[in-house]
Amino acid sequence: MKFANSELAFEKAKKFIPGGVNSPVRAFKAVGGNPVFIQSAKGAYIKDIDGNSYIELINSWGPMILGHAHELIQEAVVKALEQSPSFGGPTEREIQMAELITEMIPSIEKVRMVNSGTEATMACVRVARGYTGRSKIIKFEGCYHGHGDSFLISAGSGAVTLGVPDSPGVTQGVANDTLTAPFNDIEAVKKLVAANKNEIAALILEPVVGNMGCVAPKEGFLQELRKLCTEHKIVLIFDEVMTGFRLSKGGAQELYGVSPDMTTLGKIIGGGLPVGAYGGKREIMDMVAPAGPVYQAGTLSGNPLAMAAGLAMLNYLKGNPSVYTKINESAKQIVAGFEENHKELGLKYTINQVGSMFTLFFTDQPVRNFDDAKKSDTILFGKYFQGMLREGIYLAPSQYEALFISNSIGEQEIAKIVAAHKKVITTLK
Ligand code: HOZ
Repeated sequence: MKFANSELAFEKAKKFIPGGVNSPVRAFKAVGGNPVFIQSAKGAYIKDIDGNSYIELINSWGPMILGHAHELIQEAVVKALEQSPSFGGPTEREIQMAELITEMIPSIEKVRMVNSGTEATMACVRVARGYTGRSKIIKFEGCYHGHGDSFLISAGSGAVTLGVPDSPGVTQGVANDTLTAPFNDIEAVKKLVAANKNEIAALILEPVVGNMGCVAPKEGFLQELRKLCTEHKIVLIFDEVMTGFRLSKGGAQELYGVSPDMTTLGKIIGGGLPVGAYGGKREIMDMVAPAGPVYQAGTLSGNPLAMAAGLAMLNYLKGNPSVYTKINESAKQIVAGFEENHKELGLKYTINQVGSMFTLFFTDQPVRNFDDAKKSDTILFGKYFQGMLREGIYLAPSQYEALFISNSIGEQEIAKIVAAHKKVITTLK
């Protein structure tokens, strides 16, 4: 495999873009080597500018749930483009989108469209603070909610990958208002709540974590959080930017039967275009301007192209629940194949899987929180990543990310992924 064009592109990119990339995790810093620059993608495959083709397991970090360049999404975007890509004024598509979201996720009674998951989480916390009149929030170590100041304390994803979970540039004041607990540790959360009585506005979490690698909530954990938040009038926020419309048509909250007060969404609701949303109980959302006093705005919010793509995507998912059966089954088969390989080779690594998200952790210990995830051998992961890349499998370039299965992955791709895994893991032994 040759990477000459990507290498040249990276050298040039570094002259004009910090670190040569527009989002840190793309830089391959944690896995060595240079990033591959993408040319195009179709279905289950992505191609780089050197002409190498890979089976896609990142899928734009989730949204390409139907695979790349799906004709329904393409057609919807082209049609919307003909009517102009942006108005900065309201459209009927936004109403359709809001109606569809509230129908598919019943805990959301009103929803506001924004442009990214980061915007959604920042706005959500501001609204929760406005609603409760309190300042502090609780987040979990290793959860990542975008790059808003409040969330860059013990943050996962690119922040931990690059070794900056507590980013410089975040003021002490903001840090003081962000309390953290280990994921899956209800007693730790109870202690924080007791020590900060009537001061906590919101508790935010990824109900199934994707950003320290894939980590499932322990049985009853989400239910206990719900109970605690209700008792102490804390706004419970589920960050479903990655899990929304992926783990089920109603997201993780439908899968686990727990209703948050507010939810953040992104990715899938734009069908791959830049988009985010936050929503929740009517009385909380009516705090948002112009209905209420909490200010939040955006010229490109509810952008017509993003709405068209998102509507096409959500309508398809709503009408075709078999997508979920298929992507979950594909993930299960891949994980089973990996486990079989490990068994045959006498290896013991941990694999966490929830629906169509999974992570292979290079540790033999169970991974239930951030400290567990950090026990992984990241050097070994880097070698594994490079080996898989050369076998034509495009993985997330970090141990602390989940992989995402699309509906375009079929038996043939599953077999290739499992075979590549065996070949690469054998050389790592
Ligand atoms: N937050 C995304 C999933 N962990 C990663 C995207 C990025 O940082 O570029």
